[in-house]
Amino acid sequence: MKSFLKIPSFGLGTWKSSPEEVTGAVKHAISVGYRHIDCAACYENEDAVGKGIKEGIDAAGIKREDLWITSKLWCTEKGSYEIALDALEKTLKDLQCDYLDLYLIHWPLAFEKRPDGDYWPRTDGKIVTEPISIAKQWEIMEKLLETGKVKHIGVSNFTVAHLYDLLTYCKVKPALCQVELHPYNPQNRLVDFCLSHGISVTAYSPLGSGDFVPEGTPSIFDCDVLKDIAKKHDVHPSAIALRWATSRRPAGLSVIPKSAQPKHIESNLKSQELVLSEAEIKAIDDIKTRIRMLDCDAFWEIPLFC
Ligand code: 1BO
Repeated sequence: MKSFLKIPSFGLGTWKSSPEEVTGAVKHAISVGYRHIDCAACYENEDAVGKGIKEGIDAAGIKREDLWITSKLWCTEKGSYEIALDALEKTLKDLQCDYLDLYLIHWPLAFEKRPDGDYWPRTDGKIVTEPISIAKQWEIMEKLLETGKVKHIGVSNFTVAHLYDLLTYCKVKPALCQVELHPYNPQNRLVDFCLSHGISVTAYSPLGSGDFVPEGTPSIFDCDVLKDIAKKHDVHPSAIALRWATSRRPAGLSVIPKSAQPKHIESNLKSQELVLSEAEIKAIDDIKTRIRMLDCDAFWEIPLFC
């Protein structure tokens, strides 16, 4: 049996939560028992998340060490160790923390910082600064680990091919890979690869929310398999999707549904009390619909992931 990161299997996602709503969401989540908060500099809300963390810690009467906090290094902040360290320190300041439990390379893409400071590496669909290799990015992450300001390092949006290559030269193995994962995008090959190499997996968008998806893209909430199982358990299909994600591989898999509404924050967490039968898990595994809800090519405005 591999040993995996001791990351709480259920966390709060903050991607696409506005700064106005996220402070209250994080505070509420911590008050009702969440112990894992997922953040990123590019979500442009880390200072508001930081306020929520502080208020949540105070309200719940817990310590910083009782929480697991993940953040991610953005693509234009990896040109040198100094640039990456500045980005990490900004994240720590915004989150009001002196260390992160986990720091991830946000995408397997990196570009030199733009002279005009713009966050995006491209203009009019063209990359405007030089690319940086994953090897160089990972060397920087390994150096950040040595500062003690991050306890573990990992990756996000990596494919099996990226990981396979990284494992041939890394000095420190990535502790975790965070990817879009839900019943319509179960990432079976990637999950099997990661778990067999002792790399934990976090599922982002576990309810199939996305970006840049064409209008009319089917929602997992309309999936008959999920709806039938949800009816039997008297819950919303979202609860079934969340419990499926943490049940089908009992070790090494965590989920971070985003919500800013107190009642959803609570019902999402409650989903973890459900017990799904093996037949129910298999029925969800067998769903044939396959949709990636974050269209990477549209997101990057260039066909990088083709
Ligand atoms: C663009 C952000 C994807 C999830 O972190």
